[in-house]
Amino acid sequence: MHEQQTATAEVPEVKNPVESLLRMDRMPHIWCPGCGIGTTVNCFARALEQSKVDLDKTAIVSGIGCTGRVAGYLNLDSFHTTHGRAIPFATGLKLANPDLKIVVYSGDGDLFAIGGNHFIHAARRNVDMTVICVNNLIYGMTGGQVAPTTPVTAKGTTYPYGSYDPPFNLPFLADSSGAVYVARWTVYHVHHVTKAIKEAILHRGFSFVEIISPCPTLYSRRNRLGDGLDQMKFYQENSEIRHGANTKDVDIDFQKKIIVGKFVERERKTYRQLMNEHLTSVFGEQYTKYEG
Ligand SMILES: Cc1ncc(C[n+]2csc(CCOP(=O)(O)OP(=O)(O)O)c2C)c(N)n1
Ligand code: SF4
Ligand SMILES: [Mg+2]
Repeated sequence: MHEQQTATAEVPEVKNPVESLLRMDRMPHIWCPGCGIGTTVNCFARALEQSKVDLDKTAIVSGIGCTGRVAGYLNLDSFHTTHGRAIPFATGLKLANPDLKIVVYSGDGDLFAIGGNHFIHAARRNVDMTVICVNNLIYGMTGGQVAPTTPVTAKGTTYPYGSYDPPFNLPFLADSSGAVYVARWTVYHVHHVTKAIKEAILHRGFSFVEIISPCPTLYSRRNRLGDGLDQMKFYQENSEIRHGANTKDVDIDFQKKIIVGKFVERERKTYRQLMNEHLTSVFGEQYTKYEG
């Protein structure tokens, strides 16, 4: 008689394909169920692998916030800095060691409220770095205060009857400040996000990728938009891909169409190139070009 077959067959261990890029000893992460930040990390890890950059020469810098926690979960040289100061910190890293690939990874509040001044000047100078902004349209970590990205009429703890502050259009701000690569996607568009991050990392100069992402705990709940999955459905049904769109036209209104795509891709001399060229023109052979 055959022994009765039981369900004891060994299940092969399935490893997360990006596990080597994560600090697994720090798991579980702090993000809420349905939050989009983890999805962006997955895309980022895949983009890093695909870009074939030297991971020993790659540094990640985050500010403070739920998104600011990303740096701490990546198995790379990563820096969790103070609120709003990720870009100046990253600029210092780049100046001290121009060989490094620098990625700033932070939230909309961190990068565009307290850190807004640093963003526009790094873009203006074309400092060679990639800035990834997880834009959940709110200050997540501190309890759902209105951010410079919150759409008019959306509610936050600081505007319980809806915001009337006109928000920044981030791609337009980046474009008009001088960024050489500007793209926007949502966390629904995982392949596009991965591709955009890869392109941004490989494009020399100041590149910017905005990723619209749900904060179900604070933004969606207070605005009665359902859970993280409902927000993903919203992105699926209401995003319009428009590569090359004029960034002036890509404002985000409350629960209206979201224009996504690659908006800007151009060349400009970087901060270091400009410095070397200018000082060579002033001092001639007396000047030794700064190569790090
Ligand atoms: C100097 C300073 N001011 C204020 C704070 C409080 N604070 C921490 S995170 C944050 C907002 C973060 O918002 P965002 O960057 O959008 O990140 P999210 O949590 O939404 O990912 C604020 C105001 C702080 N940590 N330091
Ligand atoms: S509070 Fe919002 S942004 Fe922060 S982890 Fe939770 S869902 Fe994500
Ligand atoms: Mg935010």
